[in-house]
Amino acid sequence: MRASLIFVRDRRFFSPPSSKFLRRRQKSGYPQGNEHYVLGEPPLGIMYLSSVLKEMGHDVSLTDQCHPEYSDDGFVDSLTRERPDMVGISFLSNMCYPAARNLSRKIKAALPTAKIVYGGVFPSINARQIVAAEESVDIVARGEGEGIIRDLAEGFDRLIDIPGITFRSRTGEVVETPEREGIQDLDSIPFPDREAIGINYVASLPLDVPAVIWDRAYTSIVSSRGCPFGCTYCNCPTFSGRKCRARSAGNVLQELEELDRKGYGAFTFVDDNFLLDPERVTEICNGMVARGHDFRWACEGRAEPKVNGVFEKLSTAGCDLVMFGIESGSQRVLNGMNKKTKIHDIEQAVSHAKKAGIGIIHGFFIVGSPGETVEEVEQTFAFAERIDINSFNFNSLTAFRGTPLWRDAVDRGLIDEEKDWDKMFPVHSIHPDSIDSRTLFALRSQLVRRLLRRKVIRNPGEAAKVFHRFLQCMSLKDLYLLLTSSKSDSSTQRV
Ligand code: B12
Repeated sequence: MRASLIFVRDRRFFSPPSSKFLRRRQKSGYPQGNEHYVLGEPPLGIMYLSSVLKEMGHDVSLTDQCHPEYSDDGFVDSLTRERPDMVGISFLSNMCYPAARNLSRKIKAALPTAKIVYGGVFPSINARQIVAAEESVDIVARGEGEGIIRDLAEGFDRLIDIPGITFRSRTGEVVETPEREGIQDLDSIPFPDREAIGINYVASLPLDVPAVIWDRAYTSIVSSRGCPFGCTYCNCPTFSGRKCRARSAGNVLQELEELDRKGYGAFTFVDDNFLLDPERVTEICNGMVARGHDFRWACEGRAEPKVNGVFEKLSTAGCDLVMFGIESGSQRVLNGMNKKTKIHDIEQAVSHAKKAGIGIIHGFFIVGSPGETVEEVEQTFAFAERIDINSFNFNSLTAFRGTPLWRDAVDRGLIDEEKDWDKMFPVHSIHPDSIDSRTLFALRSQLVRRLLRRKVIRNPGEAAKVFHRFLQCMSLKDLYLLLTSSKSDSSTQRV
């Protein structure tokens, strides 16, 4: 079989590197010869699928819409030459659905016989609606795709026998096959096919003005799938189940050895909750030190007591950025999100990470919960000021289909699911009990600027260290822009 796999992106989540970065590039550790640099996260999903298909002996081409020379028409032209049997279109969220739909319509028009298969978080959760509404889509893969793509590669004539897909029957009915069991032995999955995509990904923090954190050859790794917690706004449990499946530390270390051999110098663990099992994390860190790896890396996790003892290990093994899902400084609001974390525990975890010497500690916050008061928003900013984080995001609580928050809004008649299944709704725009949009935006940008000022005054040395770091690859103008801009529906600042 010949397959073409493409990752559809939202332009807000990648950007070209600065000229300052490109000037530095000669000196930094990037492999020579490939001149395409993008500040963005590599599409691990299609990279995994490509490895599975190549292992079966199939031909695969990989495309990422963030490639500097990418265009839909150019891509469709290449398909008319390549004539693939299957085109796999991968994307994460609602934001990319319109672009994916436009693309699949163009492909279907140019190659009516090629099977168009959607996959990823948003398609998985909305498979029935997509197949019912979108003629250009033949099949939607629900959940993890390694097993599904293996079955699809055997042929499209017995789709009914392939668990975990939704497709349109010959007579036009929407057919959903039974749920597919998650792969129990994640060590059995071949490592992602990272090089075929022809892009040098550059590690940057998701800020209003992207700031490069490492000018080293960069990639991402997923070492576990799923999260046992049930935060009301999160689709991870919906997508990958409440049971966390993890790769063995040995298997992760093998992949790190491969990355080292290939010249990668930095990576992010994009697990939903990398810190979930501190023993496994410790084993991975000890293994990295024992192998003399010199990576700079990042991970995300929950701020809870059981992780406090792991930060020394992380720091010794080169972890330079820890991103905590903190969300709020009000215990009442945290309970309302079913976050199952305590304000005191969060403070403890952040200070342990700081004392362990982790370079950047990033806090994700969410404002605009139903019933949240202006005083509680201020409490959240006061908390962010008090704890030792040196970068932060303040996103608006948003209802995504599949989450408890969405279901609650539908039950209250705030969302018409039939009509708006493909949309996402900032809660401040639909919920009578939340602070109205205008007040929330004004409050947030005023508090973000104050937080920034106070963080700099409270710890000028720390601020100077972080700014100096950014100025390696960022112009002074961009740094000024970063420190003064605050977008309407999310605000990301850094000190
Ligand atoms: C890393 C990440 C990001 C990165 C981007 C990653 C990238 N490569 O560009 C960044 C930080 C930029 C990001 C941004 C956002 N994200 Co995000 N992100 C994630 C995260 C943590 C991991 C994704 C990942 O790499 N998974 C690992 C790979 C291996 O899995 P995969 O891509 O899903 O692919 C597998 C399957 O889906 C399937 N598959 C995928 N494609 C295909 C195609 C075919 C043909 C087949 C057969 C199978 C298949 O097989 C693959 C292998 O098993 C997920 C959490 C999660 N558990 O999914 C949230 C998540 C996807 N993000 C989410 C959200 C909300 C966002 C934002 C909107 C947040 C915001 N407000 O800014 C933005 C939107 C970005 C966008 N472009 O759409 C939500 C999605 C919500 C939804 N739509 O329902 C998630 C689930 C997190 C959550 N808490 O709910 N994100």
